[in-house]
Amino acid sequence: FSTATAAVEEPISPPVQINYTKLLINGQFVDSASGKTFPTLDPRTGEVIAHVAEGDTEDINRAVSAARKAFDEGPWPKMPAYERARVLLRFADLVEKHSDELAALETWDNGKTYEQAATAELPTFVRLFHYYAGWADKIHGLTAPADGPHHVQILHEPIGVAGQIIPWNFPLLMFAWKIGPALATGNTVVLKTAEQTPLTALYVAKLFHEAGLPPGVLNVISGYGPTAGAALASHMDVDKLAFTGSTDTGKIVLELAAKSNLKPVTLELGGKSPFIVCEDADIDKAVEEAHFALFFNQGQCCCAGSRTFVHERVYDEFLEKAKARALRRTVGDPFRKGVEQGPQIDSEQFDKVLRYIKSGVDSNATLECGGERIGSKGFFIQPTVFSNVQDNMLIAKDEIFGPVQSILKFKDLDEVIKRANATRYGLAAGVYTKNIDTANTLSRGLRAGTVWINCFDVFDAAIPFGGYKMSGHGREKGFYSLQNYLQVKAVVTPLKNPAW
Ligand code: TXE
Repeated sequence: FSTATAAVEEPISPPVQINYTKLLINGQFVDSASGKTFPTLDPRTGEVIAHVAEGDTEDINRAVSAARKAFDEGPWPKMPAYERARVLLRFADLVEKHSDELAALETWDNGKTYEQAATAELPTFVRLFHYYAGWADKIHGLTAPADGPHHVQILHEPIGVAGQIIPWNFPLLMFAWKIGPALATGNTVVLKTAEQTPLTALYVAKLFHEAGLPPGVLNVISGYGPTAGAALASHMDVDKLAFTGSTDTGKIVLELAAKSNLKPVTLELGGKSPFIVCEDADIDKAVEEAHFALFFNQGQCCCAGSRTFVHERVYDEFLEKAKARALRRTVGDPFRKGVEQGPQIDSEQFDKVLRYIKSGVDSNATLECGGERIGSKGFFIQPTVFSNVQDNMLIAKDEIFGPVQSILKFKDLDEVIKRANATRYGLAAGVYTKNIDTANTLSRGLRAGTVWINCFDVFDAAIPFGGYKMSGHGREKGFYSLQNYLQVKAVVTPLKNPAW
């Protein structure tokens, strides 16, 4: 293996065909109202994979009408919850059956390794639908003890038509996080995929209909953010919006929601998560985990451990090993076995990452390794490590979203808690220590939605995920996500015999 040549090898032909490129509205694949299409590109080469129907306002309107009709007229919200659960389970089985093709399509459209897609993301996707199918018939109401002679029932009802906007870094998993809880609770959905990765959502939406999903319950629109995305966020007949993406776009959709019909919004946004290596940590394990925390998925993770804080007593040893690990990272065609890192998603993200690397060099952080593109085709970047990173440098403040590890030195726990929290974000944090008191002090002190202790990126369907501060509003996954899709209705009836 050589990083200099890996990316210029002839790309492996993906073992999958592209069958679905139209919009999915009311159970049918249709062209966009304008007839326009847009290209989706192979990040390995920058070449066109397929032309996909480009949804815009009129298509969003059609999709919202279909979702509204499916909600108001049923059967979906009104059918026995167990029947809904069975559709989700049949769907999960179909996805499992088609896992190989779906993993290949995900790799082709996104650039993530086939191994990761096949062994981590597809099984996690299936598990998420099993998990939410399990919830479908367990949405209980409550009763409340009123002061007066009244019987009070509290019903949990589906909220209605959900608009969902997802990003490109985990196209299938973001689909699952959004669609699972929304459909389990009886809502109908219009989902807008990211323009970089429209293909797998169309494929699985087709499988959903094979599994018996009634038309109009799930509508999938491919298209751009400022057109299709904005139309969905500002639609007067959408009852709830869920968004995952950048903090800047999160602000835009929140404003669009407020200015239209005040639909409630959940936001899962950017991060600058600390990964704290204490002096008593098992250094070899911490090096490996910190490497994974940052480089996983080409560094394109909202919760990436992008500020590696290392205690001064173990700093030199950690740095030497972290650099050696980054130099060993295999970059190349993501379809090739053993490759750990594929290309970045597109030229925009590729340029952004290279700009941040330049900014790191310009601000006198020490470039330990990497820093260059690989090859002349596609969007491959060398695994890059900076040491001597200071808190005020841009590479320590902004979300880079690429394979760039920044290593910072700290002296004591109070100091590292303050510095780790001195960010506008609060999505996640990692802690490496063998001392339970240190682990407890850090996990209580860190202002982040998830704290992983002696592990990182553990994503179980039951574990809630979301951010403090400008990393977002609300939680996805687990029991918490159901509440995003439920209305609470109090029903009050006089009691004839208050003693009862
Ligand atoms: O994000 P956008 P981009 C971060 C990461 C990355 C940066 C920019 O730092 O480098 O964001 O990526 C839709 N109205 N994350 O430009 O724009 C868009 O079509 C409605 C973190 O790709 O936020 C896509 O479907 N929708 C993140 C989705 O928003 C709009 C994952 C995300 O795109 C819109 C991705 C508009 N005006 C990037 N403009 C995470 N939290 O995981 C765009 N969109």
